[in-house]
Amino acid sequence: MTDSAGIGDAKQRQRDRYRAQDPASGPLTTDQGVTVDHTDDSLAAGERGPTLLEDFHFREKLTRFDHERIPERVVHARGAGAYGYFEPYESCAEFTRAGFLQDPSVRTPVFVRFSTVQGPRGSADTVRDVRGFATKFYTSEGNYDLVGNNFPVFFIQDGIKFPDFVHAVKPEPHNEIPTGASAHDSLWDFVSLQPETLHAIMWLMSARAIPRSYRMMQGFGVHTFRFVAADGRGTFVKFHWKPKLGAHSLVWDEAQECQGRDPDFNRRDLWDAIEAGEFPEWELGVQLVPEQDEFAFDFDLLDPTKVIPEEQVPVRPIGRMVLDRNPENFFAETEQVAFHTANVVPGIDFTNDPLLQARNFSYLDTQLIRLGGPNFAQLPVNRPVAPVRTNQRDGYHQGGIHSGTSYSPNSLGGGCPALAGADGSAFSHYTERVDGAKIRRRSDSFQDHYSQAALFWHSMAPWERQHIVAAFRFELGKVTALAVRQRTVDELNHVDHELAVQVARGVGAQEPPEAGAGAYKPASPALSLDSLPGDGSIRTRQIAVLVTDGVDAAQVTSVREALAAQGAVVEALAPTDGTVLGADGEKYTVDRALPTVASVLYDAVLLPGGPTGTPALADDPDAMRFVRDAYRHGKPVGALGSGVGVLAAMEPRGLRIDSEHGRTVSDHGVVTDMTPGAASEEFTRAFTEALVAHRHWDRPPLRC
Ligand code: HDE
Repeated sequence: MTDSAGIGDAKQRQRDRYRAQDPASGPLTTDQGVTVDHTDDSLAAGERGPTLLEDFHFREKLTRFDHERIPERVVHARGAGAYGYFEPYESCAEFTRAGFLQDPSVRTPVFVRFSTVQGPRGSADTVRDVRGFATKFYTSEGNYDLVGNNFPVFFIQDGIKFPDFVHAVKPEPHNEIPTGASAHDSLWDFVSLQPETLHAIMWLMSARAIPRSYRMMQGFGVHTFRFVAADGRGTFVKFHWKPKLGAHSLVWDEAQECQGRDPDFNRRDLWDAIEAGEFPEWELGVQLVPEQDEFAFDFDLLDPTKVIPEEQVPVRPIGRMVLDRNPENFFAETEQVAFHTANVVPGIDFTNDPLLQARNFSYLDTQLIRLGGPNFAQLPVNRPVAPVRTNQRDGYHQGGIHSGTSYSPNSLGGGCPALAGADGSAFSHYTERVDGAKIRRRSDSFQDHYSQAALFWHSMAPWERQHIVAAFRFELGKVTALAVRQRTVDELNHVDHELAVQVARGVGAQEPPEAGAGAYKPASPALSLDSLPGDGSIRTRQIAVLVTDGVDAAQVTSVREALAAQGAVVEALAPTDGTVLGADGEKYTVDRALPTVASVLYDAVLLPGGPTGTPALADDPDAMRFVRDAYRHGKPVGALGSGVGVLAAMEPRGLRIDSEHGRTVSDHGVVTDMTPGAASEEFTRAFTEALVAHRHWDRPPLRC
């Protein structure tokens, strides 16, 4: 295995070379290296006099500050990134000559940036939106960028519509409202008039659009790409990232509260997990379609609004990616990273998907303005680890000192850099025969906009359907133009009549009298989040234990140790910070004060008992809200000893909870055990099972 000493760390070694001067290595200086002994007062003519122009330190300091900002990305402005590595499971030589997919002993360094799309850099993480999932592979043959999303389909089919779509979804131009949200007139106006958006809109209204964590979300290349083998043979390929921890989502009420409680919720989660050594991991899978099967589907492979159902073409796992290092400087790395769909390596090529073709223009173009010139590939995060020898020269921010000639062919420079030889190492475009008349017209094979939206709907679990209906009601309920609400409902009627009726009822639109023209398709179970439960572990799940004076500390310790041993993160929360006094008279350390956190920041809550202990929490409004919210959001709730009484006081109607000592009762993810003292193995097992399941829907409501 080529490990940290090998190519896997080639990027790290390269980064080390570009690290700025260690601030501890000497005194403060100007940009010119002149040492500075005073940076708090400007040079002035007299103690109360005007500042002098000759104060070059003052002028440099202010000027540099004034120029700190660069334009944010026009879309995907808010993001978080991390470094890591990719390793293939076995050689993929049968399909592609891409060097990084040949040898399981070779680790390729990567940088991944996750993002939301609509909101600006300072917007909240848990908004309803698509998430970007962009990966830069620093391969020995040059950089390969897989610039994907967490949905497998896009809103439009042709890149020429991208500015229209983005203008519609972005905040409205007159008042720049709403931030980080799609619930406004112009987006739904566009959607209702452009049926090709419907399939991606179904994803946007689903739980996929509010992921629990970047570490718990799938990624997709979206387009059909092309693998090219050494003999020139092409194979169509769709890329899939599957998270080891499974795919999990928030619920809408929770996501909205999170926006205030912790706008950095997803970003912090990624950072903290990596710092804790809990390295997020995804499996890379491919769906492969031989060239001769190009027309074997009832949709066009080039249409980016379509999935290839996994039941039709299974996803073949080919490798894994692990993110194991946080960036050292957000601006230098996460903000300046420049992805480009046209960054491909030999063995990976494009198809004629019109969305992909447009992207191949747009990304380079956008970097030129965003990063201020053509030399952005020299920035440390963008630098390939493969050698770079070009005849490109000059331009803003040129960081290299080139010598010799810069044209080809040349004799004065010894003909260097020479062209790659005939050894087949150079990139060569896939030889595809193309002919046709110049036309501006969408292919007939791109015209079915309803079947796969219906496929998605019919593949959802009941709880996912409820979320989708609620999301449509929320979004359309915010639309002021009633005609737009109605037109959207009428479009949904082509996807599914029942869906359209339910949405219409929520937003005061007319219920369509009969089903629309949409074609019903059999379900694809792989589209449901229920198909991605994860590895069955509870690693990194955040569990809140609510404690107060009189708590049964031995009980807390026993359950805490049992859960922590399985990789969960357990925190003791109390009405105030510091310590609480356990029932045994010992002090028990509190991790956080309840008023500083909220249930939405945790995956589960546990109420331990104590002779005079936890029931006191029943008088604490923060604690009660905490438990109520966790319950309402379907999170595992555990209660031990007298803690069961706190839960019972909320009167969960019809829910089975323990009412006698000596046994554990588990119902809808609520696990109770009245037994005092250390938690039993049975309780820990049942609570762990509830955690593995992540969320528990259809709970009976609480009476109070
Ligand atoms: Fe992008 N997209 N996009 N996009 N996109 C950008 O590039 C664009 C599309 C995606 O973390 C921009 O550097 C066009 C699909 C991600 O830095 C820009 C079209 C998919 C990121 C751009 C699309 C994506 C971007 C903005 C339609 C999923 C963030 C800043 C033809 C497969 C990358 C930038 C990062 C960013 C253009 C459609 C994913 C303007 C024209 C489909 C993950 O170049």
